[in-house]
Amino acid sequence: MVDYVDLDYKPDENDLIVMYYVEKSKDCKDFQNVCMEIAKESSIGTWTDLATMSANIARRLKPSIFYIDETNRIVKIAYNKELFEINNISQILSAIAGNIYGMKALDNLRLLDISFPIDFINAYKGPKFGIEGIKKLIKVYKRPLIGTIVKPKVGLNEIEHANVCGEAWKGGLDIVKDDENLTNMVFNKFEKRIEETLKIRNKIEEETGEKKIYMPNITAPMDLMKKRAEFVIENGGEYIMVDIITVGFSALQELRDYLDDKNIVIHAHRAMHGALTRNKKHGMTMLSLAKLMRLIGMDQLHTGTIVGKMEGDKKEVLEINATITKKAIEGNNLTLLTQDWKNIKSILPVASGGLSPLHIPELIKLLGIDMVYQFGGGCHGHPKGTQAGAKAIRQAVDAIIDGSNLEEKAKTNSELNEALKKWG
Ligand code: RUB
Ligand code: CA
Repeated sequence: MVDYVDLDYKPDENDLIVMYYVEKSKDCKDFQNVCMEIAKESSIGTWTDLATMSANIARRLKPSIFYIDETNRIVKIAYNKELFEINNISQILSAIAGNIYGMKALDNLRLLDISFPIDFINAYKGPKFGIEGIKKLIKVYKRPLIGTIVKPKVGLNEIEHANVCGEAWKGGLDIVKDDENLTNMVFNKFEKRIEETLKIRNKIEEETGEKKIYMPNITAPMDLMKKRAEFVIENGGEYIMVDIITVGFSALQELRDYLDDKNIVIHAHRAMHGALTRNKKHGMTMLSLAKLMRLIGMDQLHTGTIVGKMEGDKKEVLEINATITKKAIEGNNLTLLTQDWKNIKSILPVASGGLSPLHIPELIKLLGIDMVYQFGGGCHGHPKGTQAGAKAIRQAVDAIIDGSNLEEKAKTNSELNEALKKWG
């Protein structure tokens, strides 16, 4: 029998290390046993001994359970990197986040964190632009980027959509994005929407002298995504957005490769992540997903707002944002390795979901200015409409960056004043 527990094992930079939260079921006799089942099923083992198993396979490839904390239900496993195909996120997840979730031996299993072998980190492209590249493109350095999501999420036709974008840009926002469920609809065709919206973008850029960004949602089967990305590029777009969970890891890797020689920023919307990340006892953390997105090479990623309408507390959001922006990613409790990601650019974190101008002081205080802040309802829900909503957002940001406050600014800015009245 192969023994997977080795509490003296010292992981090194060639290991892939995973930290799990584990709740054993009544089917499993003790905690160490369920940890063994996880290590086995995620690597070379199965439910019974194998005539086909050799001492050589076991010696070379068996993972080591090197840390067990039964009280807190934490286990750490170091996997030999040969268990994984280096540039294949799907394969890696099929192992460390695959069958194990469904085993009767456990009631709950949560993948808390991963650290990768050093040559894996070096083998991935990472983001093409990163925070620095995005700032250079938009030429905004001293304040956060601000944007809106066209609302209603779906329903407007192409011209209405383009006009709403125009109003938001005129009001002073940098970015307008499609919503996660707006793609190519019977009432709003992808190509016409892109053409109309980018035409208006060009006009507003000329009028305002500011760089304006449109992030069209290209989410679709892979061949369509490529065509849609090409169409955006042909029409002068500089960004695309994609729903990272619903299109899947393989599609993201292919998209990143496909766009490598094209000058296009990738915005990652995480719709459906809650199915994986929300239950604190099961699934996987947003932190682990965010690390995967950084390896694959998303330039911007929704990571949570702390405030607002979506789940995600302060500790978690700050930890994710630090992880996707720092050059060294800190190890966890001394037993996940601190890793040098300096050759991989940072992801620009995006805070979005239930935000209004009133949240801006707190957002900037908590999350800083190396951020994108997005306001859907908090822009188009303004009593005077989209342009006024956009102005109120810009006024609120300017107030905080200038060291003032919203109430003071609202005295001379009617849009912000009305926003304070509606949402205050
Ligand atoms: C925000 C919105 C985004 C959510 C996603 O609209 O549509 O899709 O923020 O959540 P509104 P998250 O501003 O009207 O709430 O960013 O947490 O993934
Ligand atoms: Ca949305």
